[in-house]
Amino acid sequence: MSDAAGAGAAEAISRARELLARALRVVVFTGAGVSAESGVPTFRGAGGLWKSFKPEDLATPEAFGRDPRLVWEWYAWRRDLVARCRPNAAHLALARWALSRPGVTLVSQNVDDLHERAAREVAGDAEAARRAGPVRLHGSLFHDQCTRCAWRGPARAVDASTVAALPHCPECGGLARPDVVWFGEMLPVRTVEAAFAAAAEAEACLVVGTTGAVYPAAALVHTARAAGARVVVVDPGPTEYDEVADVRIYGPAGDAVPAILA
Ligand code: BV8
Ligand code: ZN
Repeated sequence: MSDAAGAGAAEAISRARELLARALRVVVFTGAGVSAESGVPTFRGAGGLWKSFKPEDLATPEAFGRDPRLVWEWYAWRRDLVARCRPNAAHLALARWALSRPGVTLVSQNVDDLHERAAREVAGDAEAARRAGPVRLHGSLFHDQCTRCAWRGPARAVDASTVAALPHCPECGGLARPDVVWFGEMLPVRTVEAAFAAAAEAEACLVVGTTGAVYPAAALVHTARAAGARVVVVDPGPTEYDEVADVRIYGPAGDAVPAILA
């Protein structure tokens, strides 16, 4: 494993480039860190708190059952914040790369829409944008689901300041909730199958901006590695993957990812 903190950074970047160029099938796995430079707070970083609540306290069915208004206020605040952010150089480089060559599967844990927006910016057409968009393991901030029936659909408007009228299902009138996977909830089965199938076939795995602490998503990298994939990890801080990385690049995604994929 080559450690790149400054000195060996250039060497690690070129090793990562070679490794990814040689791989026929690559799975890219992103977490909150890939959106940090766009201004979206990470979960465990300094800006990850909201009104002194920890995400783990709010992103649960129990918290929603106890106080749906508080949880909706948090999601409305996050939606407003993400809507004001822009995809950064890492999102754009990943979208360009996924469009420029076959065999890339982008899997994200994030619920922001910055990978999709980058794909739309780069692709120019909806079909290509869909191809370059992410497999979403934890759902989307901009999608709602009904707490009573099977309805799912684009997010209903929620005014973050008032949150007076909580959003309701257009089908049955039941209370709507964000279409994200909360702690203690199962991930969407078909999505997990698609992501882990790609990992089981991968010859390389590029991990960007995730502590690798949240399961079952975090197992994706170990699945790829068990299948023989070489692992590249980009993160300025320590991660659970540091011991298994073939190439480890300490640096922000906005710098390292474009350099690796150029
Ligand atoms: C389930 C959607 C069971 C919501 C999210 C004890 C041990 C092991 C597991 C568990 C346990 N207790 C409970 C569990 C299970 C739990 C879990 O894993 N908990 C963890 C905390 C221990 N998992 C679950 O509950 C999952 N469900 O297990 O169900 C089950 C089984 C069968 C049947 C029924 C039920 C569901 C987990 C999904 C939770 N939802 N998000 C929302 O967003 O509102 S997870 C959420 O947190 C994110 O989506 C993301 O996945 C995760 C945060 O992780 P990261 O993305 O890694 O973000 P983090 O802040 O941690 O790290 C940021 C990284 O970026 C850092 O490394 C930092 O250095 C780096 N960075 C910063 N700046 C930059 C950067 N990198 C690059 N460039 C930069 N500029
Ligand atoms: Zn309904």
